[in-house]
Amino acid sequence: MLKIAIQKSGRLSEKSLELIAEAGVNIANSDRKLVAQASNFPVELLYLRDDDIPQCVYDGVADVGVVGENVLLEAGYALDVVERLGFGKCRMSLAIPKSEKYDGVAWFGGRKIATSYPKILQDFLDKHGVQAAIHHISGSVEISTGIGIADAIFDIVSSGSTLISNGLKEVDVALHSEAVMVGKKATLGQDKTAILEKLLFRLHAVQKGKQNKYVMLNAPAASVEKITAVIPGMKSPTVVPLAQEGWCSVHSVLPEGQIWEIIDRLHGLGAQGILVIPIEKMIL
Ligand code: PRT
Ligand code: ZN
Repeated sequence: MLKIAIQKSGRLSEKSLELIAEAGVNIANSDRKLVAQASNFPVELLYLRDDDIPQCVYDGVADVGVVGENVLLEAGYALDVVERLGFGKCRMSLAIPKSEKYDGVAWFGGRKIATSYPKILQDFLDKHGVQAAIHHISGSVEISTGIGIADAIFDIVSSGSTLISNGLKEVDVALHSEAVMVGKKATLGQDKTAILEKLLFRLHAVQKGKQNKYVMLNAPAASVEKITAVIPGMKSPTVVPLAQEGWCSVHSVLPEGQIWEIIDRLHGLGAQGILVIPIEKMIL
């Protein structure tokens, strides 16, 4: 049984559950008590506060956990990043009142910075050789300068609108963060490693599916060679003759990011009836 810790309720919860579901794992009772077992896979979910996840994994209460890199780094436990998950993206930034003139990170020398992430901030300041006073508060960091308890703040930023509405401007980014799956690979043991690998295999198949599209089109037989050169496919494209003489149907798999550019070229080569279809899972 592989125990996976995820955030009970918050910004990472839905996406974490989605991930588990995408791997075909059915969680029987999804009312998010502390623990829930999967009905069709040797997995147990632990619903925790995100701040508790690194320690729980480190102590072996959970085998792996899904958490923001910001929380992982702040907690400071030596854990392996098993998988980068691509959601919960944000940055950890320094911000100062917008009326201040900023001339580089030396601005912070001798100033007071409010944050809930003192460790990450201290590492950043050390890296830049800046000495500043860190004022550790657990929430509402963005109001610190307004109420006069600090000269600057260090906090999570996503759209930046919280900073703007508090009269602040972002002046330096210390970290780009996303949700990661963490664990202690060396001590996981054979059985749990095998379950984790199976889970990751499934996640990769879903991820690959999202990154690609299945494309079908009709092409004049005379252009098939040129068209297949434009759409290489997983091994090579499938080419099937149509009932109508002189025409073929060509099927292939194309990277999502290049679809429009390739469609323009296909058009130019006489392709018609182009269908772009989502792929649910892709195993190479
Ligand atoms: O209850 P629990 O302790 O589990 O949750 P939490 O309240 O500590 O965390 P939660 O759910 O708010 O966030 C979980 C994780 O989501 C964080 O650790 C980050 O890794 C990630 N994440 C992504 C964010 C944001 N985006 C984000 N925008 N976490 C917080 N914010 C905050 C930010 O601090 C700001 O105050 O959202 C506010 C709005 O941001 P703007 O820039 O879009 O205005
Ligand atoms: Zn938290």
